[in-house]
Amino acid sequence: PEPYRRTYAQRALHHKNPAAKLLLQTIERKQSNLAISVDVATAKDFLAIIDVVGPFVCLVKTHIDIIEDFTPSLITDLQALSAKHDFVIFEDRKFADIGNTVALQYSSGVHKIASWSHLTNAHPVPGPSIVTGLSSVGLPLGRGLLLLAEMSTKGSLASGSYTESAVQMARAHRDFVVGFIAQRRMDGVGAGPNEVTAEEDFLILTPGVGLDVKGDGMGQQYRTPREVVLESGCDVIIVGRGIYGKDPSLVDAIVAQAKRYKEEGWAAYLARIES
Ligand code: 6AU
Repeated sequence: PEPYRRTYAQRALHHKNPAAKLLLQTIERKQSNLAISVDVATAKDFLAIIDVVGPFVCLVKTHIDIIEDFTPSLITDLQALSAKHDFVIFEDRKFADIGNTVALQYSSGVHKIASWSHLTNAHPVPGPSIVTGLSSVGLPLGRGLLLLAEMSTKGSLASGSYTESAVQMARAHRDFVVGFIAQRRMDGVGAGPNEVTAEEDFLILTPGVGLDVKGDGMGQQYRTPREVVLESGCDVIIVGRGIYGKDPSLVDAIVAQAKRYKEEGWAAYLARIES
């Protein structure tokens, strides 16, 4: 079957990048295409949320620069939780500078992202040199990159020919660029008439997922797991506030939401491969 209807396990066999393979295998093993986005400001809340939702997610997405009391031991703790609960780590850094600068931002500084994050992402706006810069650091470590081909926000400029160029940029670097942050499947987007794209099978990780509200009053737009996975062909639903809400101490409520999104995401996937 075409990639859209293949199982995650079948697709894992065709991916050579270690981070992409690990993500697909983890999704299959845990029967979860749910990623949690943990956008909280203290190490305590960060670790507490990850520990309770860990069993239900394939991936934990971080914004490590939000943490006020960051120390390198937080990374050790995150890695211990990743081993305990079997999830992939994605630092949502959204690199956007020249190759030399992003290589330094990725490898160095306080956070040393490349040393612990299986996946990271970048805006294609600087052109292909952003991919070569990040790849010089990440590829030898077995890391993978997602390009932001589209955004979930109202009025996003990442559309049309910009999105097409992002896909073309990815096609030229398949060893390191494993997929996109996007709102729909990208197979064949921007391809020339003589390009064979049937087997490209990019991973699509999709934020802007919520079951109870349509937006957040600050430009974010939410769609349901069914719209995202079944109707738009995306592979991973990224959910933040829809799961942890406003109070990280409400553990039971957080667990209930994580289970709910996991079930919705998986049901949408099963409906897709059976369609
Ligand atoms: O579910 P939320 O709205 O609480 O959180 C969504 C998360 C945030 C955003 O920084 C991120 O997803 N995000 C991204 C990513 C993942 O790159 C792109 C985008 O277009 N929209 C978006 O919300 O951590």
